[in-house]
Amino acid sequence: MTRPPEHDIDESKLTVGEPKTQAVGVPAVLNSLKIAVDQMGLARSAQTLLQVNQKDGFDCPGCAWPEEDRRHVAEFCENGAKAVAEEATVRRVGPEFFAEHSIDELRSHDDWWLGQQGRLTHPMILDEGASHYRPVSWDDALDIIADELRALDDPDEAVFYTSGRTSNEAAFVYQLLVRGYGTNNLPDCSNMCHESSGSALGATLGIGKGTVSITDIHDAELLIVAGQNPGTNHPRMLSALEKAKQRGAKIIAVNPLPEAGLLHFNNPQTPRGVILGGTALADDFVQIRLGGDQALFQAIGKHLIEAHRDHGGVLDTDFINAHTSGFDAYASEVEGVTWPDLESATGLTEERMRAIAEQVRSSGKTIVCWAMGLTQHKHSVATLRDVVNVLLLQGSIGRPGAGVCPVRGHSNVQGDRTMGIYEKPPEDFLAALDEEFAFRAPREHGFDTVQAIRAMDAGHVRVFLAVGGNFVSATPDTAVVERGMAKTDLTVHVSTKLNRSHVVTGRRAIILPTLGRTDRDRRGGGEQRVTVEDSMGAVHGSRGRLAPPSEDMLSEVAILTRLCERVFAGRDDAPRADWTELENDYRAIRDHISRVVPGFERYEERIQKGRTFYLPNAPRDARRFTTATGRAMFTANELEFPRIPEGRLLLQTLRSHDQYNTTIYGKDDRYRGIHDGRRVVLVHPDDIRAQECVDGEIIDIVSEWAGPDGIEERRAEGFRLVAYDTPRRNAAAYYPETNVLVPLESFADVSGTPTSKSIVVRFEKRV
Ligand SMILES: Nc1nc2c(c(=O)[nH]1)N[C@H]1C(S)=C(S)[C@@H](COP(=O)(O)OP(=O)(O)OC[C@H]3O[C@@H](n4cnc5c(=O)[nH]c(N)nc54)[C@H](O)[C@@H]3O)O[C@H]1N2
Ligand SMILES: Nc1nc2c(c(=O)[nH]1)N[C@H]1C(S)=C(S)[C@@H](COP(=O)(O)OP(=O)(O)OC[C@H]3O[C@@H](n4cnc5c(=O)[nH]c(N)nc54)[C@H](O)[C@@H]3O)O[C@H]1N2
Ligand SMILES: [Mo]
Repeated sequence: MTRPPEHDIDESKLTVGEPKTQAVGVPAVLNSLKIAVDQMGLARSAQTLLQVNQKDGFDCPGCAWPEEDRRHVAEFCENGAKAVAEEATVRRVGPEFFAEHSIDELRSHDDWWLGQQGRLTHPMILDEGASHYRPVSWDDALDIIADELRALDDPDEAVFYTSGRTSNEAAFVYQLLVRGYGTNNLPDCSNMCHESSGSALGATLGIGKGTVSITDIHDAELLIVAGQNPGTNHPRMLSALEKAKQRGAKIIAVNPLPEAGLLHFNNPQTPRGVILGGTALADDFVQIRLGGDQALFQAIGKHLIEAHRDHGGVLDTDFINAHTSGFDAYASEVEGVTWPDLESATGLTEERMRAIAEQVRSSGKTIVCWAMGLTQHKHSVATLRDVVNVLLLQGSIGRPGAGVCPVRGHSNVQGDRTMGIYEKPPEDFLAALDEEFAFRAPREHGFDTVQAIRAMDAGHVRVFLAVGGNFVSATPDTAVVERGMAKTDLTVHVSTKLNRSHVVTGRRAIILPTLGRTDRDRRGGGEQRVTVEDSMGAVHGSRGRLAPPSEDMLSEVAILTRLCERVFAGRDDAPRADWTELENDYRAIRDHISRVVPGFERYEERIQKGRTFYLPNAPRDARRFTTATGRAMFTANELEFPRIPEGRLLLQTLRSHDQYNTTIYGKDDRYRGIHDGRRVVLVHPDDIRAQECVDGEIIDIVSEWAGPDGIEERRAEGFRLVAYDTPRRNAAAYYPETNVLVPLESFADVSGTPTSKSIVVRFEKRV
């Protein structure tokens, strides 16, 4: 075991090597074990890692990719192991730590240093004007929060953020607390993540989720993986792709960067991977320009429609006639787009796009998988509607081995939304909630993440409470967010680990430490389990076994039920429930959920003995589409793509191999050849020359946003230029260091997701 770091990342140590062309394999396993042993020691590492994703073990806090039905003895991956090690670390951040480090000092540290200090163990409060956090009792902390909330003139002056690790049980109690209190201000990490997917799929297919299961992935004939880096962010997905491949599937990777995991995979769980050097995954790597995906899918649709007109037999006309609406408008839209426009959007030739479309044509079962590369652009919702259009042409929805697969990020982000963490809740959900808890939930929509930041900056938010996450570092326009946070009266964080949101605070601040997935959760009624929903709508239990970091810790559920008790005390218009019973026995929460949320009937029984159940999915189960027309909807979307002003580049902000969002595990991005530092910007060598710079030079990145009063500039200082295989005028750098560059006003149409993958920038020499 090693001690936490004393200093921040020293960027002068950064080295650049050759990017890797293959992912995982034995080096990855060794790397994850090293990090695990550093944080947990050998015995605890073995004990903990063997329980990940096992029946009746705990759900990996890493990502939302589902478990295979037959689990490996160690169903974990390198980055899952790192996520577990971060949480199960034996390092501690207690009262002595806060006595030693002033808030000013803590604020000067980077996210890596903060996160590496260890698990939070005691409730802490920062009094107004104080230089240090001090310990506070649970009762006092919860009383202060409730008093502050009850004193507000208007419940809409409070904002309640959620990150996607929160269990179903905690999320359900949380949304009840917030709605019982009187607002729908429930922004969540999803607003910055897959909101564009939900918006596009909900309107066209009638469900804001994917339509495939893990067996569909295995059975597909063609898998298009677009805007996603599974080798780093969903490593267990590589095993599923490998299996599909062994059964004859073709894989097309669509990405501006040649990501290692997409090109080649060394499965450490099979002898073949270890000895024979693994599987070449992608049959075709399509190096597309940032934001060019809508054009690519329009090109595919255009080609398929033309081919059908000329030769027949390409489109599934039975499906189109029986189950869809809007085909004609879509067909005339894509017939009207020109190849030169499609070429300049994608950077691919007409011939190349037609060849890709031919691969789609010859597949009877196609799945499109995607993540942030498709969701974080201005025209992301239109892009994803065009993905749906292509699948509908061939009837590839609701057929085994075919469908849409938005690959979710946080391990329970999908479940949180199912439980009602949503600023725009549907009426039927609210009506069921009213009925169950004998109150009336507010109907007016609340703030999403961007709207919440605006309201904070305008001084309209008095209390900010977060269950998980790191709002300050994860959101766009860091300077504006920090300014907004400082205008609130009270900021409260229910967290496992220290992060920047604890040190950029309101007038007063409270930190409430909580249990994570790996921790044993013993409440009055005995040992508790929670439940989560994976990216494919499968729900299962999760139970931690490790002794919690300190005696005096509460679960998220216990914190939230105790807040309900206090916030609702003496109010006869508040939700009615036995809060103590809910705290002591989570089965009582699941019992409520089973009556409020469709698909959760006989909830308890269906998760017994480590069982998993699938939530109903009308398109997948029955080709039923609960849209405005009662059919799956083709949509006609005008072609959009980013126009990069003269002399400028478009920057995408992405994850390195050694981070989990704002949690920085380490300083390497092994697959991309970056070591011992993070402040790099990957750029095409010709663009480095065009900017009159040299490879390896340290520059500032300046973003330019055309605001109402002209060009607004934002600056991120001291980044090293790295010549890299990326399309011309497309650059890449890590989040969250570059969030300062993302303008708050730059978000996706319809979904409101910040455009973290398309920021207009230029480089400036350091003086
Ligand atoms: N280890 C680890 N696992 C994680 C996370 C983590 O931080 N670390 N985060 C979790 C979360 S919350 C999420 S949402 C997911 C994120 O998973 P990803 O979406 O894989 O994460 P990013 O690093 O943002 O990678 C975006 C990918 O899209 C590509 N891309 C960018 N722009 C475009 C574009 O315009 N078109 C196309 N076709 N491709 C583009 C980038 O080159 C990159 O390969 O991972 C989850 N899992
Ligand atoms: N520029 C740019 N910005 C982005 C993105 C991008 O690609 N580029 N991606 C966006 C995406 S996809 C997402 S999902 C968001 C992520 O935004 P968030 O979800 O807000 O951020 P995380 O870094 O995942 O949150 C980490 C913190 O969660 C807390 N935590 C961890 N586990 C638990 C737990 O079990 N319970 C509780 N209560 N707390 C816990 C710890 O204190 C930890 O410090 O960032 C978004 N921001
Ligand atoms: Mo995410």
